[in-house]
Amino acid sequence: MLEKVAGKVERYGNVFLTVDRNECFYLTGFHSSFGVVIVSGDRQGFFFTDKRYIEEAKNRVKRFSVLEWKGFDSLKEFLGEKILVVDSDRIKLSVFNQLSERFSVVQIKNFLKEFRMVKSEREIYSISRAVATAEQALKDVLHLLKPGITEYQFRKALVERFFHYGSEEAFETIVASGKGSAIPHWKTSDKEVKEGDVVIIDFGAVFNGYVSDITRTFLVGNASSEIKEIYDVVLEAQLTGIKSIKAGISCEKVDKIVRDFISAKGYGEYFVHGTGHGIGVEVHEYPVLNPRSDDILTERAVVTVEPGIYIPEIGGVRIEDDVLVGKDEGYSLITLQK
Ligand SMILES: [Mn+2]
Repeated sequence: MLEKVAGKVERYGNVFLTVDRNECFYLTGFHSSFGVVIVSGDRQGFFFTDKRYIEEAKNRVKRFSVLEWKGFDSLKEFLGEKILVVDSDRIKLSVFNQLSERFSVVQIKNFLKEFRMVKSEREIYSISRAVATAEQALKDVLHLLKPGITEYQFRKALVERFFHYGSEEAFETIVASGKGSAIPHWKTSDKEVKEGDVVIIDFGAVFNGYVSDITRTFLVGNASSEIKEIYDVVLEAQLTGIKSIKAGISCEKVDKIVRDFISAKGYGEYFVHGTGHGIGVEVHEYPVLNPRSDDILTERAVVTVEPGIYIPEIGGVRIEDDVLVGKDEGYSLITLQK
């Protein structure tokens, strides 16, 4: 990885510098709340951190020289007249100002994008374990999803199982019941689940710093025929979307296939978000599957396929799998029933 990134650094300057937590973790495999990572065009890597992390970092970080951070003036002494490359989307203005007072700085948007999109064996393994953990946790608690339990209580039970398996929430779990299910980013509340409710559960776990992102929609008791109808449309749209996944297809096209399917069934105006997004170190990363995306699916990207239909005051349905992109097809990593 260091070699690949270094090859790109050479094209724009002398060193790539990032202070973004997720990208520091992506490059070094080490989590910290403070770090500065440098990758030089001549294939050297440096990880600066402070006293809280330095000993552990020295033990755990292999490909990077670990050094104590002593401020921007010492960085200038260390790097001299080097030309810095930074990611304009991932640097604070205050840090950028400190750097540009001392160095020539080249700004490149999404500098690590093409590397982060293509997952290594180890990354695919970690995501698969994050999927397996989340799936098992849901199976453990699904019997609790019945009239009387509140959304929060269900979330708490699920998260306790994440902890049981040595994991944690990859993001705030959404438990959206009844009319709340019609709001795509419903905030889990103390509302009780009622007989006849539709319940959307959007959840993910973490393994080795990598996440899963799964959604299932459940009908508690006898849901209305309209909800059953939209469930079938979303499910078919999702399966059609997964079927279209392969290396080389544009993300805009995958989104269009799913969107056209839902529109043909008369629910187009109720599908109010994109079809999916990449996952990895972060819950939302590249590529992005929506009508405005310029991204092309690459082999070994892992993306969500998550159409939804949300009818105000009635309810919503969303079904989301994490899909590994293969040369000629996509492989869903999710085994939970739909
Ligand atoms: Mn998602």
